[in-house]
Amino acid sequence: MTKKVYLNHDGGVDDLVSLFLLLQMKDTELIGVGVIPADCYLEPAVSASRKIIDRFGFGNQLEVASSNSRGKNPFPKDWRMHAFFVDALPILNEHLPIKTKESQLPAHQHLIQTIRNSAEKVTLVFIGPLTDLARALEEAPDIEENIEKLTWMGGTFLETGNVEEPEHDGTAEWNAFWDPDAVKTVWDSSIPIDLVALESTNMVPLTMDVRNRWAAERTDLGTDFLGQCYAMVPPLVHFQTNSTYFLWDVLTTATIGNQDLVMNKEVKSTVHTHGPSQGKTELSEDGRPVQLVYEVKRDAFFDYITELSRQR
Ligand code: AGV
Ligand code: CA
Repeated sequence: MTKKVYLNHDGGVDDLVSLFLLLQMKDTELIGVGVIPADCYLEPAVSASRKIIDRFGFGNQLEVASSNSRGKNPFPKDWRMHAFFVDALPILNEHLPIKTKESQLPAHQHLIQTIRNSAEKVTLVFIGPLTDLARALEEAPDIEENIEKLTWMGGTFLETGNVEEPEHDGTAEWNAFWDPDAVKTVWDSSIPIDLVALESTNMVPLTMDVRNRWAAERTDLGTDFLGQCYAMVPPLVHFQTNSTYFLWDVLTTATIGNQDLVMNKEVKSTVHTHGPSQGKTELSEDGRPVQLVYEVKRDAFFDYITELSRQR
């Protein structure tokens, strides 16, 4: 059976690659996209999304909605610039003007409308902060019953997260840190959650061997697109820095098409909404249950996304 999927992303390189890959999955139908200006600037991220759907969406008529949500802790500007680079790729600008439509609704209301209008339960894929989902749940609690589950890239239970900012202790993951209150709101719902946290994404850094493989296979247009996108961000070479790129969101998206790439276990957790640990997800016996992805078959994962990228 075909899964109905709604994607909410925040315009990073791995967000836009995730959109591309979702459009290539056989048993998955993408029914809407929301873009939130967290780890991106809004205009190029929306524009790049619409162009990716035009170029790689097999005629899918879905709409892209812009979010008007604002976070508590802004992302570094350098990272937010990436959407401009993807949007400018010649491969996405061959056949202008853009055909894929932009929704007139803000992303959280587009999410509400799309869920309400769906005859089947919708799978939510969030690969940025949870703000739009939190706002949708507050405005329209009825949507909960038409949500199959939420798969979210965010959080970590490791000692060290990936936030290196003044006034923070480094224990949080960025998507949770951008809007910790939204995490709390979603945690308070009863939506089943698959959590692709840093435990598993740390196992899939961008490395030179992966880049070189995509380069060697670049005669395929889809694989070339992967290679072009990942040429914009720093790989792991000698040691990890704060800027080192991982395939965070792409791993998250890949679990939608192929559950067997990862292993899950149930954990219970709470989230810190204030102070130096804000955004930190923490194990707690009386916390809310989530399915934590804690392991990934690395080689199978890279094979899967590379094969998926190949154009039919
Ligand atoms: O924390 C991971 C999230 C993912 O959704 N994002 C990037 C992915 O899209 C924030 C982020 C953490 N470290 C980064 C990030 C880095 N070095 N560059 C860009 N974004
Ligand atoms: Ca992201």
